[in-house]
Amino acid sequence: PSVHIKARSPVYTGSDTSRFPVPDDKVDWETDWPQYKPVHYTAPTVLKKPVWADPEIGTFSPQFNSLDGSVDRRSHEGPYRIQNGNPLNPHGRTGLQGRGLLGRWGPNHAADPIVTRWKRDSSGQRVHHTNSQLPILQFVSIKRLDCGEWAIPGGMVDPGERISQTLQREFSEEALNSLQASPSDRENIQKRITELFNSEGLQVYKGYVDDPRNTDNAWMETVAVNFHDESGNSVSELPLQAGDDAGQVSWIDIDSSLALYANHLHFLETVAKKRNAHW
Ligand code: RP5
Ligand code: MG
Ligand code: MG
Repeated sequence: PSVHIKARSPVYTGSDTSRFPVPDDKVDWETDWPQYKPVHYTAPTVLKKPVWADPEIGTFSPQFNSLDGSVDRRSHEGPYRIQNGNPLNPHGRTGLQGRGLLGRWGPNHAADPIVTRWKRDSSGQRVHHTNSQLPILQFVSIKRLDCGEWAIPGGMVDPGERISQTLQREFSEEALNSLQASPSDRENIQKRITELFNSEGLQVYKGYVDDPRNTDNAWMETVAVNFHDESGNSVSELPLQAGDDAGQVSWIDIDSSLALYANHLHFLETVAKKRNAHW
């Protein structure tokens, strides 16, 4: 697996806790490293036992590597190791034990909707990049409230929820602010985007996310799916409005020089290449 970087960021998101520094050549669990002394941190919000979080290990018996009731504890990357009752991050050491901000021990499943359209000029013609000569794709991006980074408007898969539902629900919540809409407006929003989300999406990624919240025992995984508005008259015409964990929302030109949350840029690279767009 690729060496995670954001999962080793020095100070843990939303805390004063510093990770034990892990150099590239010590990331792999197979590399013996007796000096490794990760700090322990689980956020107070998680310890308060909200519905989306597991209890502490020892006080419950999670069925790791399997579908545990309605909680899917299987990894998209295959079976993960359990050490002294704790699941081990399949991409290696992070310098931090416990769950940090994540609710689940082991994989925390998310879904990322990548909604795209072609960039067009005022006469409706597709805009090509001056260097690559390829048409420019735009995607709906949100500015995350937790860290201020631009990201795909993804979110957690609720227990028992189908990924296709999560994709549409999170897009509606974060980019269309459906949570604040009246029931009738919400229904209207759903109606208008259901067609796009019912079209066959292009799955561009499935697996581990190099998320800054990851720890040695809890990590993000996602399924990223691209829904493309080819003609520009479907979701492109909806007014975007940031909601839930998004502070801002905008159509952003896809380009290899963007700085995005986690490894979201990698998902966009696949979208751009598959659609023969500028990268
Ligand atoms: C990332 O965190 C995923 O790729 C997804 O975009 C996001 C889900 O977490 P929340 O947005 O719910 O915090 O790892
Ligand atoms: Mg959300
Ligand atoms: Mg989110």
